[in-house]
Amino acid sequence: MTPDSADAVAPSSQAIDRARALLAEARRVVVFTGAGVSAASGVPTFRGAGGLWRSFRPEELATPEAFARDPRLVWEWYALRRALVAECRPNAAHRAIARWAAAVIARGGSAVVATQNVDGLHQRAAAAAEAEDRIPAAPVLALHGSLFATRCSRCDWRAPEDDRDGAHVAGRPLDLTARETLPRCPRCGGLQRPGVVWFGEALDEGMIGAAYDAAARADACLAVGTSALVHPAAGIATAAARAGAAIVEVNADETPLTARATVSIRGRAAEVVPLVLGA
Ligand code: BV8
Ligand code: ZN
Repeated sequence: MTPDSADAVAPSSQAIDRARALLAEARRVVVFTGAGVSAASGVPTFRGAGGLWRSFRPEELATPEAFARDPRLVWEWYALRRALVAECRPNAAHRAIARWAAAVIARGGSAVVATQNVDGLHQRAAAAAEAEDRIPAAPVLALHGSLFATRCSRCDWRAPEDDRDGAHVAGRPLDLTARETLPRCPRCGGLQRPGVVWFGEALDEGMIGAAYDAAARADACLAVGTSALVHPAAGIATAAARAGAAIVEVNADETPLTARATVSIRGRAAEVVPLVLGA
């Protein structure tokens, strides 16, 4: 299927029907998502209004330089986000994506969910769908890591399991009173840090490689709630388009991807994605 001009429309029934038809026959799919897919769950987007960033820009806080300069402030910001996201639950878009991707695999196709989000909501939706439907979930590639993971800023130590709230780090209470009270690596004594990929840091090669491989083989790519600005992740949908895949975009606004989309639907992910996936 070669992408032709995008039908950038409000969620008209034709656009939704067209998107649904393109996705219903897909056999090799890559779902690519950003913060917009989690908006309905209460997780603030990066660039949207009411974002969580206070007066900071993500590129200023989510960097190794910011952590080196003021690890306390960076931990305060991540603890705040952990506490907020710990209260959030997957929404109808996460659930529809999990079920649909698993169904593509169940009928002999292939599917991956490549997300830029660090909120873990796709993973939770996949686990719930697998438990309910008893069919294997599609792999979720968390390209930018996990908000709740903790690792060492110096060696390759990683906390054995994710934290579940904003008050603990690597299972111990987080004490932000001073730099000296920040959590330290049990192996090398280096500062512990959130297990996310910051700006200027390389993504996990295996993971970004798997996402691009899936895109290069895809016959359909569903891009949901991403501003398609942050690379190398943003190139996944373009790689799928180059491979001739049908691109279905669901976004509240236009993005750099809209012009390359076969169908681009304006709307909120939690409402539009279930319609498009026939959930
Ligand atoms: C790297 C984890 C090199 C941390 C994140 C110039 C050109 C190209 C690239 C660069 C450049 N200058 C610098 C770079 C590289 C940089 C980059 O791309 N910068 C951008 C800003 C230009 N990339 C990097 O640094 C990457 N690493 O390049 O390393 C390297 C290589 C080898 C060796 C060493 C180094 C690493 C990038 C990862 C950064 N980490 N997150 C954390 O979360 O704290 S990025 C973070 O921001 C997210 O993960 C996500 O990727 C990005 C936000 O994007 P979105 O998810 O799309 O969210 P956003 O708010 O922007 O948009 C929301 C969308 O949803 C909007 O379109 C909106 O309309 C829509 N929406 C809103 N509500 C809804 C909705 N849609 C539907 N329904 C709704 N309800
Ligand atoms: Zn260490």
